[in-house]
Amino acid sequence: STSRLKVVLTRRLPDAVETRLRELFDAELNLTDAPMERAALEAAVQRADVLVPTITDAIDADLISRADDRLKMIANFGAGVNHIDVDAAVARGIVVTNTPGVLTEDTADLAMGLILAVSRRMVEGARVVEEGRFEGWTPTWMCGRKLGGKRLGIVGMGRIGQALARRARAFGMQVHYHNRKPVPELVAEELGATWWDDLDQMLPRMDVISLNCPATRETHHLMSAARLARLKPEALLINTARGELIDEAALAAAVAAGAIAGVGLDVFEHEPAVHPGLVGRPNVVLLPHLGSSTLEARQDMGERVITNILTFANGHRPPDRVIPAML
Ligand code: 8YV
Repeated sequence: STSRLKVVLTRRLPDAVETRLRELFDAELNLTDAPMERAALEAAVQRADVLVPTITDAIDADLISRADDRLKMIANFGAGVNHIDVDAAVARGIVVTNTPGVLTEDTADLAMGLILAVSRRMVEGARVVEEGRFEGWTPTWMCGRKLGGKRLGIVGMGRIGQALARRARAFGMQVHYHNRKPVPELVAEELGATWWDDLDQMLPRMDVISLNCPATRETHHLMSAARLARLKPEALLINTARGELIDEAALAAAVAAGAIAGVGLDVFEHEPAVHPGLVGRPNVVLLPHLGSSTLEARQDMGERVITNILTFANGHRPPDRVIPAML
């Protein structure tokens, strides 16, 4: 029976999700909102059949080597699994799952929101009003840049990249993308999207770059100093994926040098720390990892976690199994 399955949560999850987990399993909730300390995490993998971590837990090879043999599943609450050593888990016969699909549209909304906020100077403008500095409109004041007709280069054309492409198209942008493989022809046609095999070729030709790929060994510092230097000085850079994709110190240097017109970030290399060079800049919009933060998405993410655990517990392959070859 699944009801004896010990499911350990590392973070507090939405109430309805916790209630359901308790109904179904021997669920051990984490009652604080603070991330789990390393020692607590080490103890958790000793007693759990299923661990439910989030991005703030480093499920590395060392932690996995300390797990008791009863640990059979890591059911991540979140789509990205860069904090989990999937190879090490799979080598020990531990199944890893994530929660894709249910946060696609919300994350794409936030990416589009950042594109709008940066290009139209919305946060900078809001500050002017709030700080009582609005002394009247003038024809030449606070002009941003038009989105219609501009080229958006999406790096990583998975679910979220495609959802962003649809939005950008509705705003009149021309969609380009870099991906290991082109998307199926029908999708490319629907999105009117142009594939670039070579990121270095695409970068200097784009007005806006949005990062929508996972963080892996290959994509670490994908936006290096050299790649940032390939952007047009009028270009905007948006990141709602993972902070590790950008060399944040190099980005701060580019902003200071005026080598990039605008930046919108929802994720950071050393989250929750932010490079001080990016703070207090009018053309840099910083958000606190809000990509999936709608009540609906967080609820649905919890439901994916539950479906994955139940399917696995019933002896079937969970729908959102992550295998190393995917990364
Ligand atoms: C979450 C995310 O905030 O799903 C992801 O990969 O980054 C966000 O949805 C977080 O990961 C929850 O664990």
